[in-house]
Amino acid sequence: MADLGELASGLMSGAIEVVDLSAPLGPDTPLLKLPPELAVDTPKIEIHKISEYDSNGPFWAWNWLKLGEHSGTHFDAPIHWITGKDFADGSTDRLPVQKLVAPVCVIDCSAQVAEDPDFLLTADGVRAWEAEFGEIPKGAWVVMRSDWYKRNHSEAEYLNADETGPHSPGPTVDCIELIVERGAVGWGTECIGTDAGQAGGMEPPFPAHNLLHKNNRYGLASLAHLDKLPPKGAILIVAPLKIVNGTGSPVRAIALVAR
Ligand code: 23J
Ligand code: MN
Repeated sequence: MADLGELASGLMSGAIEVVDLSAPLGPDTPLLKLPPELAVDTPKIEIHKISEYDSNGPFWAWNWLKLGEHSGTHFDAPIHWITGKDFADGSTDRLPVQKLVAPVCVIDCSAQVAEDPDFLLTADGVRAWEAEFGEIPKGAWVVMRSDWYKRNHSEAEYLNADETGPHSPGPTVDCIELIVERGAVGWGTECIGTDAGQAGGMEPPFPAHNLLHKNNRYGLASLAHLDKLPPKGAILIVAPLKIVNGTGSPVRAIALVAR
């Protein structure tokens, strides 16, 4: 039987730090742009005041939101992709929450990404991490540190698009195949989506989405501050809203890190 006393005292003393891995969520949050001939985009985020201690509500302030599921730091559920549409537990309201608190493996690609915004992490890159830190444990999250979150204040910098489309890092097909084989619960990145900017041209298109969700695994996008995590040993906690038949949800992603 697990004893949570050490966890509790570590949290109270600060020996276990709670690190915020989320980006601000508001009207200026960068949002994915898809080719208009292919798709409709997620709408701009709106925050509307209901009252602010005024004649609309004398003692209270509250807002209502217009917010796409896949906005800001967010979770991709298996039914988000056609390959995962038939999983009975694949929507945000039916996820097994036991899976949502798990160790996180952080693969630092920041040096490569600084040289090449289209950098792709390969299966060999994951194996090189494993040679140093051990095999990815079954049930763990695998996240790609790129320091791309530092561009989050500007949609143009974050999407980094030119006439050839968006340019941001991500995984290759064989990278995702390997982490699925290892039994990872999911894959996360600091970019607008779990796939690279140029992933629409890969085979299959958007391999992270295609292969993760085909295998009932999860995605995390627009994570921030992965530079505050050790390569292994931290615990990642993500709690998607229990949206009925939801395909994803903004999350407050947080990590427990031993100091
Ligand atoms: C819809 C279509 C393509 C992509 C995405 C959504 C995402 O990245 C997402 O937020 O899941 S690539
Ligand atoms: Mn998404």
